Amino acid sequence: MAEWKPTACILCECNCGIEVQLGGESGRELTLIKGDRNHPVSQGYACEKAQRLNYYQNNNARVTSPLRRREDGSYEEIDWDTAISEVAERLAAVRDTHGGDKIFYYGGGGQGNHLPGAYSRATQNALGIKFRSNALAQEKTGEFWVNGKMFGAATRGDFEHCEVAIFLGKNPWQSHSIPRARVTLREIQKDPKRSMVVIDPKRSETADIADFHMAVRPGRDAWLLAAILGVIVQDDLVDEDWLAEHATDQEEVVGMLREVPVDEYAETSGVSAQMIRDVAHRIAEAESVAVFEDLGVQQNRHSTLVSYLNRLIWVLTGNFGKKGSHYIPSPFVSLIGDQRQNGDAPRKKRVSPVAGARIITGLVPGNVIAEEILTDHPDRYRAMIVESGNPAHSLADSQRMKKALEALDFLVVIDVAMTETARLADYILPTPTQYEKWEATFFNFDFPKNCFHLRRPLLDPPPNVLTEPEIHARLVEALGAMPEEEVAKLNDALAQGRTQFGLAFMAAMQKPELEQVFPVALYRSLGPTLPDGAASASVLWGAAVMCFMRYPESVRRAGFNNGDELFDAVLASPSGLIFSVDDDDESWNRIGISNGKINVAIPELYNEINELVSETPPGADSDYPFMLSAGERRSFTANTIFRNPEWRKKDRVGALRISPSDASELGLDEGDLARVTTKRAAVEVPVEITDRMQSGHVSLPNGLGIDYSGVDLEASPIGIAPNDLTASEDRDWLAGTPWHKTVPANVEAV
Ligand SMILES: Nc1nc2c(c(=O)[nH]1)N[C@H]1C(S)=C(S)[C@@H](COP(=O)(O)OP(=O)(O)OC[C@H]3O[C@@H](n4cnc5c(=O)[nH]c(N)nc54)[C@H](O)[C@@H]3O)O[C@H]1N2
Ligand SMILES: Nc1nc2c(c(=O)[nH]1)N[C@H]1C(S)=C(S)[C@@H](COP(=O)(O)OP(=O)(O)OC[C@H]3O[C@@H](n4cnc5c(=O)[nH]c(N)nc54)[C@H](O)[C@@H]3O)O[C@H]1N2
Ligand code: SF4
Ligand SMILES: [Mo]
Repeated sequence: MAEWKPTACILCECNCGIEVQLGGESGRELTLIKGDRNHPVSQGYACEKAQRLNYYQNNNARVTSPLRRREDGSYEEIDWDTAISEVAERLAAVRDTHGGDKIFYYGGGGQGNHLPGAYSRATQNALGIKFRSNALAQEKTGEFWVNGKMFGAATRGDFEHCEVAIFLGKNPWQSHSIPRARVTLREIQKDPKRSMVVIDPKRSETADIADFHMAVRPGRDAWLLAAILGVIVQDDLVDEDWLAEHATDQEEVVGMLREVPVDEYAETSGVSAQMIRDVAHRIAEAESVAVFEDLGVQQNRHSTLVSYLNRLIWVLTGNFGKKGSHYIPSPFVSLIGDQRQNGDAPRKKRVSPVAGARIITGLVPGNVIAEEILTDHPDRYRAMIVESGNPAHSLADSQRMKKALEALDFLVVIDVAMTETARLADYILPTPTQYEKWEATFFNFDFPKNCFHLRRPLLDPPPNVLTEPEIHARLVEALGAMPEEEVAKLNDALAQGRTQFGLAFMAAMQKPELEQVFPVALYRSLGPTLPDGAASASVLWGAAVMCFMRYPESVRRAGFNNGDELFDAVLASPSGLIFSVDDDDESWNRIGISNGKINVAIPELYNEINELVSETPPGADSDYPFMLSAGERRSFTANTIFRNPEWRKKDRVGALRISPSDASELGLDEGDLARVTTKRAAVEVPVEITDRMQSGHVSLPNGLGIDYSGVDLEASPIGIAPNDLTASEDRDWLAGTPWHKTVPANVEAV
């Protein structure tokens, strides 16, 4: 019997624990996969996509040697010493001639691997990099900004316990994002005392089992949420006593909501005023309400405003800081820095150097990156490091983004595969897959018990790839920025034990030359002493110490008396462990606003609220009578993590979904080719006719149009790359997040 080895699925932010058996001729195939019952959060749960992970591990798009681009665009294999020294030299040349702020860093991790981002900080600092971004800045930054203003912290909903669950532009049946999504959804559906509300133009699989499906017209959520809030205020459903105790500065916005013309906004939104009233009353009566907002609104019109209106709904009805409502999690490592520093503390507004776009949680909006490069502005980005991201495919306006990447003086890509982005790189630095190395994600948002999972390698990597920590350590060394003397002192301290090491490390952190590159200094000192070759985990020692400092009581309740104990437990828990245990009201201690209360006022958004009444809602362009959702999560989509299209059991080509009435009007039968035209491009794609879609709304899946042809062959994409159809200027005015879910389009039969 082959051994079951624990690891995790890397296809969405749930990172369900799985167990894998290896087999096949090489012994390197992931032949059997099942949910891991020992994983503290997923508890044996896994969806159908995890079964296909062998297509990630074994495929012929893999890059297995460092590559350097020749003049003619082809690649030659080079050795690592050459690769590291030439990459370091080229980056240093840009820094020395133009300044480190002209080098841009993109990525740092996808759905399964966040250790690269932690180590890359050292390379970024060694080069003086000031501007960076990743996928969060094309979905979540509006939400982060609103959370910063209202809570000074990130918030999440408790769907396991809520009486009313609301999914706003979110289809958890397919996209998950909450633990054991389908089990949790079924539990809500089955319990007559609980209700589910789905706000989605499409009758999604989640909407199928909802009590209320609010089939909003695409892009009109702001009017719908304003109408729900109008009812809450006008029907006196506000929880005044709770607000008086827990919040401040609600008067002005409540006054504005009192004026909302509910029936008129209902009409605009496409949802009946009766359903809006029913839902508003259901929310107000409930013991607890939890809302999950996601791409349907975050990649859409008024996205930052909608994040605010969403929070007003649950704050005005008292749904924070109690079981079944919203909480502030205790991430093992924060992906977005310490939001407490946001809150109401004075801080300087940062903007990007060329477009002047607002930088939120340190991230430049994905939609402005091309414009920051394709210009003769003296502050333009001239070089880029892309690590574990595929911006040539994932960011808006692919053709423009590709031009921008080509216009750079220098591009280096750190990836496992020959991606659309890698194809444009001067150098490609290949890494082990996530099943060939120690890896982890920082998507740790569970509550009241929170889990962290350090995964062990299942397989040895091929001989000529290097882990990201090793790449960053070598780059920092080649740049002459490794503080060798300090590292030697740390090694001396280590010889006397971890306690000595901890003290020496804290002392060394006072020295900027170490502090700037501490992840790789840890890797070079603590790394080699860790058991089973777990050097890549060394940065987690620092993380565990910080985590204990930030949440000492929570970590103690989980059974660990200091950061060292926590770190050792992480190393010794191949299926993950609970590192933080809280009471349901712990969130109140985590609010980052100085008076400890929720700040309800965001005056920056009041104009946008007031102008809704006179604004022409989206969807009125006669040249483009359809609203295209470009990038829908389906049963077999997973961003661009899988390159071999055979991983998709169904819907290999990624059909255009269209309603029966639109199809018959256009003379389209199932499987016929349709031409979809947006202001950027025209493409041809077969249709799937489904009564899930409302008339005027069509959708294409995410992650299609992937070039899967191996390193040396011509490109041969299958399906439509959604961002060939999107435009980078179509974005939120405040957060810069894209409007991918409502791309004006025309559809015709071919
Ligand atoms: N199967 C699968 N699961 C995934 C992923 C994947 O690639 N495949 N990716 C993961 C990632 S990175 C993310 S960020 C999440 C995203 O997860 P979701 O946000 O749930 O994914 P989407 O399907 O893009 O969008 C959700 C819903 O928004 C709806 N929508 C479209 N237009 C509008 C609108 O105008 N208003 C409203 N209210 N809704 C609208 C769509 O019909 C869709 O059902 O999924 C994660 N899970
Ligand atoms: N139009 C439209 N565009 C969208 C979306 C949409 O709905 N519509 N969704 C958006 C969303 S929500 C997201 S999150 C983004 C995702 O877009 P990106 O963040 O750009 O990334 P992924 O497609 O997840 O690609 C991850 C990359 O990591 C590489 N990789 C895998 N394992 C490793 C590893 O161990 N090490 C390294 N170094 N690399 C590795 C993969 O080969 C791949 O190139 O796409 C976005 N783009
Ligand atoms: S829910 Fe997400 S992490 Fe879990 S098995 Fe499915 S795709 Fe993988
Ligand atoms: Mo995402």
